Amino acid sequence: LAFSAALILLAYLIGSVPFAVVVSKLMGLQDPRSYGSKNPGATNVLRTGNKTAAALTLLGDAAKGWFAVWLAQRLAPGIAPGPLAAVAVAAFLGHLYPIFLGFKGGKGVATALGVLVAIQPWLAVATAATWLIIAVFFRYSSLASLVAAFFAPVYYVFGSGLAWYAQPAMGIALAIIGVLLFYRHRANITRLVQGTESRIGGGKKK
Ligand code: NKO
Repeated sequence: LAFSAALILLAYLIGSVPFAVVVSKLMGLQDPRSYGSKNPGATNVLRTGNKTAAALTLLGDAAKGWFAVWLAQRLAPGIAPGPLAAVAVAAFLGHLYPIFLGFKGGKGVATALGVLVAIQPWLAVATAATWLIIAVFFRYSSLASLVAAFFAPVYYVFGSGLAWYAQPAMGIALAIIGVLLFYRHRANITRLVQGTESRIGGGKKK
């Protein structure tokens, strides 16, 4: 039990590393918490126009989610579903409430994707494809994230041949992550409803 708690804490610390802020600093860009949506995430870093910085942010934030879950499985082979699900949620919470940024973090989309990669690669592919389709059609990153977050637990349940309840921990973890992701996007939801959300590809809403 103490070991599981240590792995959960480790996952939280790994999830806390804010790649949007780190990458921006390393590349001499403004702190993403000072412009646009003020969100330390890949979408907001893209608002600088620097696609490389945005891609590195996405990669780093996803990699840490993957790494936290992978490391727990590596350090505790045969880890039970419950503790592993807790590790997944902890990495996600690290990104949302990072100890390194005074607990003011991001929205968790990229980190959730990394967690999905570690859990079930096909689930990550299906969820990322969902994000991409919505993003291409509507050009709202936030809307794409919300739709993807809704469908990830659905895919998980159906992808397990509806037998997910035999091992419900990870399904519940994905639902918790999805709900938190919506909660963190509440300002985006307001802007989407009002028609004032900014679109991907810069520029103003037409
Ligand atoms: O600045 O408030 P903003 O407009 O930036 O940003 C809103 C945006 C914040 O998220 C990001 C990360 C962008 C990542 C893009 C690729 C994501 C692909 C897959 C999504 C998987 C989702 C989650 C599953 C949850 C269970 O939203």
